[in-house]
Amino acid sequence: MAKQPKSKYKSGFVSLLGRPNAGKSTLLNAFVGEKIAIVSDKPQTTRTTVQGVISEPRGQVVFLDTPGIHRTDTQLNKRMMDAVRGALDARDLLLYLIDAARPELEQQRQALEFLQRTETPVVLVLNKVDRIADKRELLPLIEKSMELYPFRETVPVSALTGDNLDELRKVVFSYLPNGPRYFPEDHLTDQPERFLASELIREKILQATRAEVPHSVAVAIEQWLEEPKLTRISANILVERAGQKGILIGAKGEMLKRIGSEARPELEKMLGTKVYLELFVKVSTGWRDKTNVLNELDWRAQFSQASPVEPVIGE
Ligand SMILES: Nc1nc2c(ncn2[C@@H]2O[C@H](COP(=O)(O)OP(=O)(O)OP(=O)(O)O)[C@@H](O)[C@H]2O)c(=O)[nH]1
Ligand SMILES: [Mg+2]
Repeated sequence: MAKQPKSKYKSGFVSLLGRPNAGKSTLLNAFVGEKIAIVSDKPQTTRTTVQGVISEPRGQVVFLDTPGIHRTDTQLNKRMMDAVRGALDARDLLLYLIDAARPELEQQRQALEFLQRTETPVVLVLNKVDRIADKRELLPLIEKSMELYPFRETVPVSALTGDNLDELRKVVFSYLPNGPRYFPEDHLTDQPERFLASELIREKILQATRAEVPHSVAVAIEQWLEEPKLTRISANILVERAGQKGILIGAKGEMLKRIGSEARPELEKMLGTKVYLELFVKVSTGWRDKTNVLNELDWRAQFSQASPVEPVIGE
């Protein structure tokens, strides 16, 4: 293949934003072609920003998936929204996703207030069009969305089926400046393997539980031993109450077994080794408001020892 002249090479930073459940993480995975962000039908699945990089002959895009924009109550939620705010700065383009099958325009109005300060161009992505039988329904939705925010343009897609994603990539590249290749071509994400492993376990929990349980769960890797033929992983599942512990263990330990047997093949695929997985459930009352627990769960805080630890704010 002929090499692109260097001056035509485009690169830049693009954040994926939107309400919980809009399909941001599904879109990130579809772009990258690998599962790097967990997905579930429960809102607030993503709790931190996830970088996903695509490298093509025409250029490189560094995408950033973000937590869904929602009202905050706990310290965990506040950190999630800080992550969203951080994903607005120094971007070349923002993609704002709306679930076209459940647009909930009133909530969008509140979420879009987040974008009022930004000068960065925002493109509206109407996702889940596979769930819209009559595509003519999209036109009034586009009009109403434009009344809420001056989006530069609109691209209807299905992150799930891949419908119109080539067009969306084209649109993304059209907003990028000429620039360098920031990462090697095989670089897909910034997440350490251990964090991704804990996320994959959390995904299985989210998919298997309901109501308040998904929001009350965190996963912390306790042990990671790489042996010649297998990797031994043990993880603690944190919950907030004894009742939730009971739900996660299940009758005769069935639920925990199910979570483990669903997570293991994905861990094996990611690591390319056999995995021996042990899961424990621990009650950690109020962990979503405990700075030390949140720091332990935050891989970026773990990596940058130099970063200042937030003061514990009493009630
Ligand atoms: N039918 C359909 N479902 C989709 C599509 N994209 C995402 N979904 C589903 O929507 C649900 C939410 O997807 P996520 O990718 O986790 O959504 P998110 O915006 O990252 O959600 P948060 O992380 O909670 O903010 C999952 O059940 C996905 O399978 C799509 O294009 N079509
Ligand atoms: Mg997500």
